[in-house]
Amino acid sequence: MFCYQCEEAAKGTGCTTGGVCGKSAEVADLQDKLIYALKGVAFYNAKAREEGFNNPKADQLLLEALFSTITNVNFDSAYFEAKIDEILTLRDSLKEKLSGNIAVADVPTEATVSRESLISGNNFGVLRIEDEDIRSLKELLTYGIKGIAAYAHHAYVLGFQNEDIFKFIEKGLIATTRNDIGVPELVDMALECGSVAATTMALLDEANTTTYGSPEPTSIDIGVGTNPGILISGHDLKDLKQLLEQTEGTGVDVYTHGEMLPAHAYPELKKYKHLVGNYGGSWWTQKDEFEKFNGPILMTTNCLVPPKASYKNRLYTTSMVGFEGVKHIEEKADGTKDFSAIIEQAKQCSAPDELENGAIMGGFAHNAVLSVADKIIEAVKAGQISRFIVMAGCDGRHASREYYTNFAKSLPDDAVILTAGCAKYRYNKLDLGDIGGIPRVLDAGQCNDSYSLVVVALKLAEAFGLDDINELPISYNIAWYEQKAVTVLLALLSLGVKNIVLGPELPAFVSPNVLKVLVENFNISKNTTVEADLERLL
Ligand code: SF4
Ligand code: SF3
Repeated sequence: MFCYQCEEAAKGTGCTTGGVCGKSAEVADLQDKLIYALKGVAFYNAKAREEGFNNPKADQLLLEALFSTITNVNFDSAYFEAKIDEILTLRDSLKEKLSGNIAVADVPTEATVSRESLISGNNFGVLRIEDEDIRSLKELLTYGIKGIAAYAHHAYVLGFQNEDIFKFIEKGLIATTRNDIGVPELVDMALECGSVAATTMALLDEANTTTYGSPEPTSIDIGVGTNPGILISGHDLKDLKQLLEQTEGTGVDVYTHGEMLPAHAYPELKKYKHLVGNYGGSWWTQKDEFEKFNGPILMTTNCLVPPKASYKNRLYTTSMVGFEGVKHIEEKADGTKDFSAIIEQAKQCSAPDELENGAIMGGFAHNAVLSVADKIIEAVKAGQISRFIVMAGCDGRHASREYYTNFAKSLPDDAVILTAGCAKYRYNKLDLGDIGGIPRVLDAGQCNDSYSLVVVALKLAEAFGLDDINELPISYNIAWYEQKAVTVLLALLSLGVKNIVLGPELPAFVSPNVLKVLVENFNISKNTTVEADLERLL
């Protein structure tokens, strides 16, 4: 195996004998094969689309398959074997309908690979691309597309889709099959990926706010009650909604974990009295916290880590998430899910052990922030707010991420943090106070809600009469871990955001030459020490 798609890649270069994330070499190889074969579906579906008969099943399969290969989503080799089979069957049926219309020379080898050679072969991974820079850009593009697929999937299950997104997923995947593509064209594709990423996040924002209302500032309890509970993690709000409906009146409470925290701010979710609070921290603290939760846990998306035996029998997965030996809840034909097995198990469990108590604030998405825009602009003009620092992105397990806690603590009292994603758990329980009623940590929501931060920045630029958002008093100190953060980063670059500080490590897949391009065009840099970064960012 060779995998270097996340921030925790072994030795900062890549995992080769097993993932730091717990992914086995077998699953890593199957994921490579899946992505390889998927490019064949992208190729034929794009052709079919040109001729007006693309297969909507292919659209859905592309989203699901890409999503399943994101870090900490699926660890189950049986899932990938079945998915690869589905991909090849679909590819062949698309191909059959098109036969005779495509010149053989135009068909990439990814679209012609036979079932036998895919199963028995072993050269389908990223290292088969010899040129380091081409490999780097093709992987950057692929990871950006994986994140787009995840966000598009969340919108898709709520009935929101946009054909331009599907078209770009196909176009991008096809670009990675081309041997004649050079660095400049791939850089352009990466930026186009960023702009489609922004469109996708906007679509998901529309899907979430249309379905569940606009997030409103909300105090979220972090203690526990006395009823048994179900803990739900991941990003899928539709799963949470169904779980809340099915648990109502059963005496079982629902708690959120990790990236499900922002759900508490949506009117159509917070109205359930038995959605009682958030339990624990970000994804990597789950082993200890799931053990102490005592009740069942439902993982709806990333980030799952290989479970301990102590709670494995209380763990459930759904959608693209999977782990061998863990119970999986399938979606029914009508799009609903039956969570009764989880609810029945919860009733037999004791209430969660208390980890902490108190409350944290959430719900500062664009609507809420812009409703007090006048107050914010006044505070900036009066010098009460000197700067906004976007500290969005992911959390991770390495001790070096203490940097983000220390950075937040060391900011001057007149600086406001804008956040989204699970990176916030490094500082969202600190008492950083407020500025004239505006909290010093404004949490827009999940990683995809970084879109909200962009909307806020664009509106502020308009209000201050600035043509360039880089002239705003906003700095970016972003933490990344998995591929959705790559998607968000590309979206920011496509919007022209410069001077982003990225950490705690730069991506292993970014080659020195590609880094040079990023530095020359966007002045991206790695974080250093709290003191030095405070100085340059303020
Ligand atoms: Fe390693 Fe990250 Fe790949 Fe897991 S996802 S195998 S930790 S690089
Ligand atoms: Fe977190 Fe996995 Fe990235 Fe959604 S949940 S931000 S790491």
